[in-house]
Amino acid sequence: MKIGISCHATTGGSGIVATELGLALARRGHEIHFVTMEPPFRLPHYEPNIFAHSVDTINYPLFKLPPYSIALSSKIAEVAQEYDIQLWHAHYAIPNAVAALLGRSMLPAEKRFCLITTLHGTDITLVGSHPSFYRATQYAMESSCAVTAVSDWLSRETEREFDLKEPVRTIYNFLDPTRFHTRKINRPTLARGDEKIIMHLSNFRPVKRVTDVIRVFKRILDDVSARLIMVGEGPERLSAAGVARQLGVEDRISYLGNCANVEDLLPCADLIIQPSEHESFGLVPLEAMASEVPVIATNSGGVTEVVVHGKTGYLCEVGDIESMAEYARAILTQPELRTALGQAGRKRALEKFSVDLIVDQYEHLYEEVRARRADVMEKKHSPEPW
Ligand code: GMT
Repeated sequence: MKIGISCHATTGGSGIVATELGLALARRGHEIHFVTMEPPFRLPHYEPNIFAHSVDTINYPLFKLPPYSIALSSKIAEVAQEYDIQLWHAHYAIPNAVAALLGRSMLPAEKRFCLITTLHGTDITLVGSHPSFYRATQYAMESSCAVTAVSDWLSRETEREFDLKEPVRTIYNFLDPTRFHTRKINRPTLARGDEKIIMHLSNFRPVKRVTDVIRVFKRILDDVSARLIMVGEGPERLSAAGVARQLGVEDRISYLGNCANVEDLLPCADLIIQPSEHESFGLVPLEAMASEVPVIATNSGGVTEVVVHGKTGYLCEVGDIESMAEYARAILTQPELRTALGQAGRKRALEKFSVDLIVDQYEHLYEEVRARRADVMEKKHSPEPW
């Protein structure tokens, strides 16, 4: 099958999932065309069956900001027509799904592709529900051949918030279990042998509550010798550093910035703390589980479908620093508890969220949508019912 994929190319989870999906589909023999602002963050330079098309924009003085969404829709139309793409998969509603719809309408009727939209979370909870984007997001979902979301929580929230007639289908995020391993190869470079390693990975946006990580860490240090490794970049990085200074723990923290091979960092951690306001899925908790690392996350959103409280980690209420610190101390001071949680995490990651299992579900959906398109084309419905 020829499949177009548009996604955000930066370090966020939606772009990572879209890239990994494209790579897995290409390995199964599909021809994949990425259309993005720049080559996606985790896309290798060359892979058979993968084509990476970048969107060009111009910075004309009349525009306050370059109109990227228009350029994106134009590029989608160009690529779809040139390569005869019948199926487009947009990850993140704004602008990717909306731009794909605009691109589709630029094509002659017989060349129009079916659009599948995958929702990742903030495209609904923060961006899509904003009055400036609500109608566009709703239109994108209503005009897609199928809409998927990365957790049941997000599927139900979307149906409720946007009053959709068609149900949103859940297809969970996934990872490649051969990529995520348990070897602590980088441990000596991250902390002293007598220090436990606490890790946090994110894009340091306000929703991630990174200053909570610092506050939990401060309490952990009362009982345990430890180092905090912060991975990622983003707007809350300075606030985190400020709180660390106030609490006098800045010397115990390392900021590594963005890192593409997180699979070689995660196994070095004794514990991951992800205290987000909400997570529609929580790719980092899943990647940590696959690396046999216990997770402390919040009892909020779809991450509760990933982390099992008391079995693969602990779920605390948002902002409940004391409980997070208490669970962290238990994990760090009881090696058998840490091992049990870690092993249960990897088992769950492999059984429920492995690449083969989830890519099968996307492939079935593509087949279903393609068959529907063929039927419509044959009967020459006009206008197309999607
Ligand atoms: O978390 C972010 O700010 C990035 C965002 C994205 O779109 O890249 O992440 C969302 O999508 C990920 C992949 O599906 C999910 O694992 C994250 O839970 C979700 N983030 C939130 O819901 C806050």
